[in-house]
Amino acid sequence: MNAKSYLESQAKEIRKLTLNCIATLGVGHVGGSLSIADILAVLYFDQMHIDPKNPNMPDRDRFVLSKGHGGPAVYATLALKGYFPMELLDTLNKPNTNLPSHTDKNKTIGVDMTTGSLGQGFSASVGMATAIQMDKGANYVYAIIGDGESQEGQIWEASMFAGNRKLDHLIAFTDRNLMQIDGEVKGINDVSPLDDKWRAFNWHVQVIDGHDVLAIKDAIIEAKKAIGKPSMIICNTIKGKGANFCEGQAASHNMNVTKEMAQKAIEGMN
Ligand SMILES: Cc1ncc(C[n+]2csc(CCOP(=O)(O)OP(=O)(O)O)c2C)c(N)n1
Ligand SMILES: [Mg+2]
Repeated sequence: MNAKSYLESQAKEIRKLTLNCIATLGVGHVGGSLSIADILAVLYFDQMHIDPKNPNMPDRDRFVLSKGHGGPAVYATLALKGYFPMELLDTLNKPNTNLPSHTDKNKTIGVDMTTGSLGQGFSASVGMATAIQMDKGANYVYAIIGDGESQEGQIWEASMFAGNRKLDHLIAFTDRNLMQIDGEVKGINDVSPLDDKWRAFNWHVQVIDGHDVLAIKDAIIEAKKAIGKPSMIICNTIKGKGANFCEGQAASHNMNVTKEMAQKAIEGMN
C-alpha cells in the first residue's frame, strides 16, 4: 500500500470509530470531529514522534486539540494507534469515563492538554513551543484550532507572541470548515482573510485542502523548513465530512446519531 492509500485508510478508520462511539452514546460533536480526521491521520500515522507504549516520553511531539469538542476523533485516533483498547471508545462521555466529550489530559492517556474553552488550548501550545525553544529541543507542537474559535481574542494574543518569539517548532492548523455552532462563520463574525492575518503576525502560512492527506503531509514538511517562524496551515474542510446524514451542515455540530445512521454513513464512505 502506498503512503496515500495507507493514510486515507487510516482517516477512514478514524471516521468509522468516531461515528460508532458517538452512536453508542447517541449524541455528540459529529461535524467538528469528522472535519479533522485527515489531519489526525497524517499526524499520528506519519509525522509525529510518539510512542503509544511510552506515552509520557519527554521528547515526544505534543498535540493540542484547541477546539476540544472534537475529542471523539482524537480518541478514535489514539485507540487506533494503540494507546488504549478499542472497547474504551464505547464509554465516550458516559458517567466516570476516561473519554469525556472534550479532551482532558488528566483523564486520557495520550492527551497532552485539557481543552474545551475555546482559545485556551492554543495558548497552551504556544507555551509548550516556548519550552521546546528554551530547551533547544528537536520536537514539535501541533495544534488544531477552529475557524469559529478564531474569533477568540486569546488566539491572536497567542499568535502575536509566537510570531514575535519565532517559535518555529509550533505547527498549527485551522480547521476551516466555514461553520460554528449557530451557522456560517462569515455570517456571525467573519474571520477572513485568515491567511493575511496570520502572515501579519509573522507566521509562515499555507492554505491547503484539509481532506487531502498528501497535501497535509507536504505542508507539514514545508512548515518545518520555515526557520524562525511558527507555521499556520489553513485547511479547507467540510464539517461532518464522511457522514452522509450531516455533511456540510451546521446542524452536524452536536447532534443525535443512531447506530443505524452511523452504519449507513460508514457503508456510504468511498
Ligand atoms: C470560550 C468558549 N465559548 C464558547 C464555547 C461554546 N462552543 C463550543 S464549540 C463552538 C463553535 C466553535 O466553532 P469552530 O471553532 O468553527 O469549531 P467547529 O464546530 O467547526 O469544529 C462554541 C461556540 C466554548 N466551548 N468556549
Ligand atoms: Mg468551524
